[in-house]
Amino acid sequence: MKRALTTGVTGQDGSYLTELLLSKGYEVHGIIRRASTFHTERIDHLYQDPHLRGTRLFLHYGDLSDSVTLVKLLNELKPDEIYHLGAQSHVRVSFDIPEYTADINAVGTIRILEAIRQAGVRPRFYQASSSEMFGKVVEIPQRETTPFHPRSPYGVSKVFAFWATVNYRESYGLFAANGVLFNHESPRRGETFVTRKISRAVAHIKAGLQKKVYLGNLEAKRDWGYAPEYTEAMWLILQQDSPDDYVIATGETHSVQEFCEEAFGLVGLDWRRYVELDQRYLRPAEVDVLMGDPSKAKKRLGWEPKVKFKELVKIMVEADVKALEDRLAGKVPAVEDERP
Ligand code: NAP
Ligand code: F7E
Repeated sequence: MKRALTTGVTGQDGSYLTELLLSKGYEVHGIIRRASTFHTERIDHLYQDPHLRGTRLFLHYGDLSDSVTLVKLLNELKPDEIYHLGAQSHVRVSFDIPEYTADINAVGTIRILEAIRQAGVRPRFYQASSSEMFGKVVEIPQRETTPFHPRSPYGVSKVFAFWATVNYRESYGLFAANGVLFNHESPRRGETFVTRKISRAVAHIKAGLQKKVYLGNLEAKRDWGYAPEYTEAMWLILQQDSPDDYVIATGETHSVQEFCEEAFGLVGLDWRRYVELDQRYLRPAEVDVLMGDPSKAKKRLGWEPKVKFKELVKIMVEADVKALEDRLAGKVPAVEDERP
């Protein structure tokens, strides 16, 4: 049985990846941060499953700022594969907390890579790199050879982590690979990212519980894909004969305004009546347009995106409408008090 260690297991991608790895028969170990409230909602369905918890799914307290614990965990667990997904992942917030963002995303990656060396283990290592590294893009579409020009402390931190991964591969022969993933969304997407903010607002406005949604730059364009498919690409990247870096994207780009049009349109509403601009959501420097070229991933990994823009919006809006209906009908089951 293969053993995987995942940072960021409580996040959007961590939860889908954990499902995938468990379905493939892996033993999965996830690192979680201690918080004063529960924040394991995305993996509770797995953790509370008696067939998985304590048998094939294990959670360990740790933090990307704490190298001692990382070394200890690697020594104890000796994983075959590490999926390094943990990060301060919000671009707008990275302008407010740049030092923390750099410490967790950039130095945190070095901490894990050094922990691998100090523990004397040879796991395959996946780094969650980002299309934000392309930033002020020099070509459209962006591919593996496109130069980076990050536009935020988040983007800068991810460029550091990208090159750290390449450097440990070249210096120490580690199987270390970057997935350069473009935006990927789902009903489990954090509520302050723009797609989920819109899909939740649509559900609440339709139900008469919210009047407006306040957004920033409606002109920004993104290449939005479906998160479960992207976590499958992560796994494929670590199953290759040799480590390499891959762009994972849909090859399409759409604006935030188009997302609004489509999402409100699905419930028969005109977005222009409900969307207001709020300067607070603008960024000091913006990434205007992202569009990836996933042809290397298709050729080498056999990976192709299936869910495209309209279907993605539909999945997200329908999920938020249903979740709200269930909550209002009192159908949401009480959460068992069994989280770690
Ligand atoms: P997410 O939902 O924000 O999840 C981030 C995860 O990192 C959470 O589990 C979080 O734990 C954990 N984390 C944050 N700070 C930490 C710390 N100091 N120590 C340990 N863990 C920490 O992000 P996501 O969308 O799943 O993205 C996964 C990774 O892919 C991230 O590295 C992100 O930067 C990168 N990425 C995402 C996208 C995208 O479109 N989603 C695209 C490209 C790259 P808590 O639950 O405790 O907060
Ligand atoms: O913004 C605009 C905003 O925060 C998308 C992270 O997963 O993907 C994500 O980063 C666009 C930007 O995602 C609002 O200005 C307008 O142009 O959903 P977002 P992001 O910044 O692209 C990359 C690939 C990652 O790696 C990151 O970890 O939407 N926008 N109005 C808004 N954005 C937000 N959040 N909120 C608004 O009200």
